[in-house]
Order: sequence, then C-alpha cells, then structure tokens
Amino acid sequence: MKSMKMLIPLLALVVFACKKKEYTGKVWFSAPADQAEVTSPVQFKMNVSGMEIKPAGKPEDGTGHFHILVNQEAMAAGEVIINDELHKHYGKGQTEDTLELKPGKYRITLQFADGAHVSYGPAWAHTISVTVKAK
Ligand SMILES: [Cu+2]
Repeated sequence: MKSMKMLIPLLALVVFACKKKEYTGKVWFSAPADQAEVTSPVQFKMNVSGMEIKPAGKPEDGTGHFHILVNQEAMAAGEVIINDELHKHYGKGQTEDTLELKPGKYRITLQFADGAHVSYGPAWAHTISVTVKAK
C-alpha cells in the first residue's frame, strides 16, 4: 500500500513532463498605432515574443511567420490561412511591409501561424483599427 502512495506523485510527474510544451507570448504591431490616421502607403512593423520567426516550410513547434489580414479578425487555431489580397503571408520571415490602401477605415490583424500557414489562434494575433486619409 505504501508503494501505491509513492506511485501516484510519480505518475503525475511523468504526465506533466510528457505534456506538449505550451507557448506563451504575443504578437503586436509596433506601427502603426491602434486608431492611427495614416496616408497610403502604410508601413507595418510586426513583432513577436515567446515564439521564433522561421520561414514557411515544415512546421516546427514554437516557430512561425507573420500574416497581415486586411479587414479580418483573428483566425481560430488550426485554420489554414489562405493566400490572397486580403491575407498576406510573410513566409520569408519578414517583419515589415508597406501596403497601398485606399482611403477609408480598416481593421488590420497581425496573425502568427506555423510553417504550413496554420493559425496559432487569437492568442497569437493583434488587431488594430486604422484610418487611411485621402492625400
Ligand atoms: Cu503563411
């Protein structure tokens, strides 16, 4: 009976050690600021902490690349990010881009995703509102 009591904490330790590593961190735009009024072309600066930037390719734990979603909110974890005008991929590991945007109000989401473009979910996204003024 005494050995059983020893076994339970040992099992708990094994389960804990085998649990897939969970990453905590965030992504954010350092420019433009949320609610900024800007003129086109607009420069976006992308940042991540808690994961590593890696060019697209074979997915690897704790790594990924940025995406800018134009007028889209954060994507659910596990969703594949399509590649079109409104879903921009920075699969070479870029951290900056300049976009031509027509005057108007925009919701711009920075979304981190793995090497196969699979979203890491809203915890790894940042959405800002920007107003592009006419020149
Ligand atoms: Cu991608």
